[in-house]
Amino acid sequence: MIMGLKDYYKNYFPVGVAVNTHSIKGNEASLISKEFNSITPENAMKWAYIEPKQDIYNWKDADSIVAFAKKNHLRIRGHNLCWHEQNPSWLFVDKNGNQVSKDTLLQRLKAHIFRVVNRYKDAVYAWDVVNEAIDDDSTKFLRDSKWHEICGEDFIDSAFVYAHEADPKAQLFYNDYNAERPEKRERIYKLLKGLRAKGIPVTGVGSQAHWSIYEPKQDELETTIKEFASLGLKVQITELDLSIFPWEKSRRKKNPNENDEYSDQLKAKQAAQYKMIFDVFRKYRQYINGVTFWNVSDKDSWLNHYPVEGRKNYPLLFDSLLHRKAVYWNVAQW
Ligand code: 9MR
Repeated sequence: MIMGLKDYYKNYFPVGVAVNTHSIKGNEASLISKEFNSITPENAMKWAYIEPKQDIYNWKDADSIVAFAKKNHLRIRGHNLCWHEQNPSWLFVDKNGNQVSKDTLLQRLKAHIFRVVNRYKDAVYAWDVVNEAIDDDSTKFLRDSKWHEICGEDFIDSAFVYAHEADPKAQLFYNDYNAERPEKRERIYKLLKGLRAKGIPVTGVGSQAHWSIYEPKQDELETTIKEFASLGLKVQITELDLSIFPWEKSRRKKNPNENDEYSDQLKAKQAAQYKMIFDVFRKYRQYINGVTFWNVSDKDSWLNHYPVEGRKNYPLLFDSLLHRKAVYWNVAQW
């Protein structure tokens, strides 16, 4: 038998990957079933995809991903139920275009969560219930979103309560990025501590892990895992990739002389970073119950388009021809 990542990590945690409707066909599909035992739909379960117009549903893509997972005996992480992005334009307004009340918005949230969670109840074992609610600005707490503006902090509690009512067996995650940066970690910790104190049914915290060869440092990663675990929460790494560039948030044009060559020096840095993070994941396996990569190969990484359109990136373990890269072995062998 040819071993895949899921086999190397059999005694540690499931290893997953984000997929879309084309990655579940052809060569990528066989790579996925060989290497991984869990998937996350990259976009297909987001609100704007599921209900683009009010009461008009589009289940096709999500259903086909769920069918693929069932056929190949893969776990499914549902992604996601409440976010400030990829929402349909009708969501926050009434028929006259006026902003809806808090009651109406929470009713819409409840109906949406019940509908989606119920449909995939026998297939999805864990949901990213609330995604990215903490602000990027370290002097602020919650992000300034429509959810926050209309509902105050209550939308977070409500989303978890609705999801738990819809499927009491599902694991429910709060999911965010840059969770290892001390100032963001402390704010995520504060949010989660508050949820636990109120008895809100949250099972765990997802660290998205859109990292780079520059961050996080080992002590930042270890501190984060230990802090979240100290709240009695599971920790998942939900959207892992290791960019060869420093983290940037705003979209911009590629500079004419910007170099996106995957040099030996960058490969060595990336190899060391991949080795370090998986050493840490194995060390803390009692707390970590899943590690998911964001996209299958360097060919299709979202980082080839974001934040710099057309700047090639090499963040994953498989190259553009779907072959295992040398760095694969820094993860699979220890
Ligand atoms: O990878 C997703 C990309 O295809 C979408 O265009 C984008 C829309 O904002 O969302 C990407 O996935 C995001 C995920 O849902 C939440 N965390 C950040 C991910 C990368 O942006």
